[in-house]
Order: sequence, then structure tokens, then C-alpha cells
Amino acid sequence: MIAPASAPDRATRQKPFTIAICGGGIAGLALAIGLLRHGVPFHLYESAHAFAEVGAGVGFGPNALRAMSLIDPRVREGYSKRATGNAHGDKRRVYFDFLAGMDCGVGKAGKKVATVWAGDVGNSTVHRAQFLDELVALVPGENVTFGKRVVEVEELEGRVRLHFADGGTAEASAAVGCDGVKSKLRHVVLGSDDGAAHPTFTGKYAYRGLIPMEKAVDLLGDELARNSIMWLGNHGHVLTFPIEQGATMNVVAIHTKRDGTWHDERWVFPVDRAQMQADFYAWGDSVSKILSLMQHPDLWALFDYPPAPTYCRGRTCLTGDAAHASTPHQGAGAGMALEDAFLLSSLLGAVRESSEIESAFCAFDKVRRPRTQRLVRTSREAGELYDLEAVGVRDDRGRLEADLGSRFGWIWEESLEGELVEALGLLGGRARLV
Ligand SMILES: Cc1cc2nc3c(=O)[nH]c(=O)nc-3n(C[C@H](O)[C@H](O)[C@H](O)COP(=O)(O)OP(=O)(O)OC[C@H]3O[C@@H](n4cnc5c(N)ncnc54)[C@H](O)[C@@H]3O)c2cc1C
Ligand SMILES: *[C@@H]1O[C@H](CO)[C@@H](O)[C@H](O)[C@H]1NC(C)=O
Ligand SMILES: CC(=O)N[C@H]1CO[C@H](CO)[C@@H](O)[C@@H]1O
Repeated sequence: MIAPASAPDRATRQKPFTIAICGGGIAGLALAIGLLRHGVPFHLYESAHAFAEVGAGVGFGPNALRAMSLIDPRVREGYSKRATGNAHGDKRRVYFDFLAGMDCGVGKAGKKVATVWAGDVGNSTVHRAQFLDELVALVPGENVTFGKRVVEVEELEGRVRLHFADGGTAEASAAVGCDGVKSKLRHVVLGSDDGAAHPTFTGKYAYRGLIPMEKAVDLLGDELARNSIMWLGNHGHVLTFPIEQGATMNVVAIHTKRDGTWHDERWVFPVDRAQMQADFYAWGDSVSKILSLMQHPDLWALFDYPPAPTYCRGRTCLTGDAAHASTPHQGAGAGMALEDAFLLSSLLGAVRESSEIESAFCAFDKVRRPRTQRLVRTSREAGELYDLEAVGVRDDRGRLEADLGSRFGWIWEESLEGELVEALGLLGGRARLV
């Protein structure tokens, strides 16, 4: 039987089933917090020896902030304590200002190309590790085990058995893969023979680094340093935004790889500043200054997942990057992981018995797959747009501006409650058939 979508705060009785959450990044932790609120017992297995996020910024759109409130108001409160927005007076409603970063088809270096307005909260950014700390604080330590790398999920009668790299096992009613862009559980769901089980190099890499804001202000001036700016150029773009209440400038410098392939086993590693500067030697003054201030840049090869034919099989389901890793060009991957956590925790909160979990996974897949795969697709397009590789737009400022102006609305304006109503409808329908 399917329970009505009851107010989660009233979930006093624990459900008679347990969920194994595999991976404790933003997706896994947000799901844990949602399940906690719905009275769904869970255990989280994380392969690392502690929760950790990279020392870099992340931006969230209005949809992601609403998802935080819906998962648990304390998530939104914790976030708000740490969040930063554009600091410069009249820029507070600006998501990003887009400027030419070099002399190129859309203007001379420094020329304004477009402004994308953010709605009410779109300028919101945070230091990743600080946000993760806020999530971790809401998850009981007794429901987490570290040093547990899931290598296989065995489907048994009415439950699953996880196998770990250390030889151990654990059982649960069902498993959720929150194990990121090198997901093991994706292989469980799709099978290793399916090409969609494997991440694809997207042809671009990113240099990431942080700059103390006073140094950035000294070199760039207040307005360019303290706001969210996207510098566009040929085969690359550089974006900056403030984090840590404006004390730090977060920098991501993206460049297209000339041969389009990635052979290094490592996807993330430290690089010399000189190597990074060589990629941007032809760029204008502002970008050169920004790069000269980056202390210890890391290089990130950007991979995404081809569209999966499904996000679930039997009692295993995928969320977050494991389901739909995308390029970062629309700043929305982590936000989608939060939306996933809201919907999946609400659905599992609505089922009463272990036998209904598979239907909840199917409803989740049906509602979430089109939206999240659209992001993977449009995000790649955005990269080509910013790197002035999109034919017809790379030398036409008007068309570029129009494209940018219509690129984010569908991400930010989604009704998450509407998704839940739709998914609960699917769940009810299926349950009646059984
Ligand atoms: C350069 C860059 C910039 C970005 N900027 C933004 C942005 O501004 N806004 C935005 O919304 N998104 C952004 N993203 C995307 C965002 O970072 C991801 O979508 C998000 O972090 C994914 O979270 P996750 O929890 O799904 O995966 P992950 O963060 O990868 O977490 C996976 C977790 O699972 C663990 N794990 C892995 N394998 C196993 C296993 N077999 N067993 C157990 N545990 C395992 C890992 O140790 C890790 O803790 C950006 C991405 C990049 C690369
Ligand atoms: C957390 O773990 C304890 C001990 O294993 C268990 O009794 C409890 O139900 C778990 N809580 C949740 C929310 O899963
Ligand atoms: C629209 C808007 O101004 N949003 C936020 C931008 O960031 C500042 C500073 O954090 C917030 O106060 C605004 O609410």
C-alpha cells in the first residue's frame, strides 16, 4: 500500500526496511538527511576515510536552494550561514556578467557581451568543504562507515548484499549509488558492456584555484574582482566568483584540449602555473592578471556520462553524478544531486513496505532522467558557446546574448513539488497494478 505524502516531520515511526547509501558526497549526504527526516533507516558507506570535498567554490541556482529547504530546512539554514553572493552594490541580482576575455569574434578584450540575471537567489555560491561540513553535521555518525568501497551489489530475494573492496559484506533492503563519475553502481545497474556505463572525456579540462580577495582587488579593481564574471575567448573561458563571504575569489579556467582525447589515468592533478599560462598566452590583460595570482592550480579533466537507458535496476538506483555526471558549464550538477535527494527521499518516505521500493526507484527514474540528461546535453553546448566554438554564435554578439539569456530559466524555474506529485502518481498507479 502507498501512504499519502505525509508531512515528513510527522514521520515518527521507522519504515520496516533499510537503504544502503553508497558514497558520501553532496548526493549521498543530502539523501541521508532526507531519509532521516522521513523515518527511513539507512546506512552510508564511504570509500574514503573521512568526508571530504575539494577546496573550491560551487554555485547554486534558485532550484538548488529550494531543494535544500525541501530536503530539510536545516540544510538551507546551514548553507545560508556559509553562502556568498555578488558583493558589488547593483550586481546583487546578477548571475554572471559575460565579458570578452581576449580580442575575439564578439569584441575586444574587456568588452561586455551579456548579463544573465539571477532571479532572487541565483548569485549564491559557497566553499564546497564548508557546505559539506554543514551537511555532515546533520547525519548521525553511527549511520556512517568509512573505508568501505563498494565493488558489487548482489541481488537476493527481497534485499541486496553489498560487497566491499576489503572483502566484507553488508545487507540492506536496497542500494542507492551516490558514488560519483567513476561509479561502480552504474556498472551494477547498466552492466559493464553498456557503453553508457563508462564516462566520456568531453574534450575540455579546467584549472581550478583560489585567490585571496585583497590581492584580486589590488590587481583588478573592486568591480571585476568581487562579482561573478565569465571571460570568454577562443577555445577557453575563465570564470571567477566570490566565496567565503567575499574573502576569497574562486577561479575556474577552462580550455579545449587540442587533440580531444584523454590518456592520463589521473583526472585531477597539480600543474605548474606556467603550463596554465601557456594555454592563455593570447588572452587580454584581466585574464592574464587573474592567472598570475593563482597559487597552486589543479587541472581537472572534464568527463560526463552518456545518457543511461535507466537509473535503476531491481533494488539498485543511481543518483547525483553516478546517474548523470555533467560538465560544469551551467553550474548545476550539484544542484541536480540535491533535487534527486529531495525526490528520492520523499518517495521512499511514501512507501510502506520493502516490496514497494522498486516502484519508487522506477518513479524516480521516470521523472528525473529527462531533466538531468537534458542538463548533460545543454551543459556541453554551453561549453562550446563560452569557448566561442558554436558556429554562427562565435562572432555574433547579439545571438550569443540571446542564447545566454534563455539557457538557465528551465533549470532555475522547475517545480520540485510538481515533480513529487507526478512521481507519487506513478507510484500509486504501479501499486494498483500489483
Ligand atoms: C570544475 C567543476 C566545477 C563545478 N561547479 C559546479 C557548480 O558551480 N554548481 C554545481 O551545481 N555543480 C558543479 N559541479 C558539479 C558538482 O561538483 C557535482 O555534480 C557534484 O559534486 C556531484 O556530487 P556527488 O555526490 O554525486 O558525487 P561526488 O562528489 O563525486 O561524491 C562521490 C562520493 O562517493 C565516494 N565513492 C566513490 N566510489 C565509491 C564506492 N565504490 N564505494 C563507496 N564510496 C564511493 C567518493 O569517495 C565520494 O565521496 C562542478 C564540477 C566540476 C568538475
Ligand atoms: C542509525 O543506526 C542505528 C544503529 O545501527 C539504528 O538503530 C538506527 O535506526 C539508524 N538510524 C537511521 C535513521 O537509519
Ligand atoms: C538577488 C540577490 O540579491 N541575491 C543575493 C545575492 O547575494 C547577496 C549577498 O549574499 C544576498 O544578500 C542577496 O540576497
